[in-house]
Amino acid sequence: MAVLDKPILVIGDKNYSSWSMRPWLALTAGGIDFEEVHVKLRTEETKAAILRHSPSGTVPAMKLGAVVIPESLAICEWAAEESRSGPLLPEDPVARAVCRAVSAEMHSGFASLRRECPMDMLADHGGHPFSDACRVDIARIEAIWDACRREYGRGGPYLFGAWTVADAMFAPVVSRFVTYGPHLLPSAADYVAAASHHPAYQAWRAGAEEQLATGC
Ligand SMILES: N[C@@H](CCC(=O)N[C@@H](CS)C(=O)NCC(=O)O)C(=O)O
Repeated sequence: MAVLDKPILVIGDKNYSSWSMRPWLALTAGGIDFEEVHVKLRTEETKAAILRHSPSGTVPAMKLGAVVIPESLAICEWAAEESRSGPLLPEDPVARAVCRAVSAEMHSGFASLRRECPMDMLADHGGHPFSDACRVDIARIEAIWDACRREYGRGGPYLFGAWTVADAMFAPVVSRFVTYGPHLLPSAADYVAAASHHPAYQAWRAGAEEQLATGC
């Protein structure tokens, strides 16, 4: 189906909404022209405001004319297909499958890290105590990043060399690691430094600062 309307991405607060961050980065890195609608999270009006846009009751949701795509990973995949600035998935089929696998693992996993260290991009929660379950999640993430970098990362500083959907999916973890400061393996620390300086990441962070300054 041809999409004629400019996509509208409905997102939550940039400081907190880890799910919203992922497709926003993918659309931005893909050079796709989109409109942004911000729904303030954690208010009495939040659920009703989200439901006006998204039948799932969650953000992010991307509106393509009358069609609503209310899932972060699906929007990232769409961004990869529509990208104007090069592929957001590896070209090699095996690397592409691994990229999708680690993206899906991020989408469905790491519950302890998510619960104990919610994204709070502009804050500094250094010295935070990590539970054993959270440490297991962090170790698994370090192992994924290390394996991707070693096997596929030769062409650039990101998980598959060039920046891909997997980097979008792990970006909120990068933010958490900056905020909560767990001790990381050198390869993971290098990746955090590179990923947190990607222009799309920096643009999202600037948006979080602006929302904080303006209160909306
Ligand atoms: N599986 C969804 C999860 C989205 C999600 O849980 N979003 C949160 C905000 S980050 C939400 O909308 N919560 C509902 C609320 O705050 O009322 C996705 O991948 O997009």
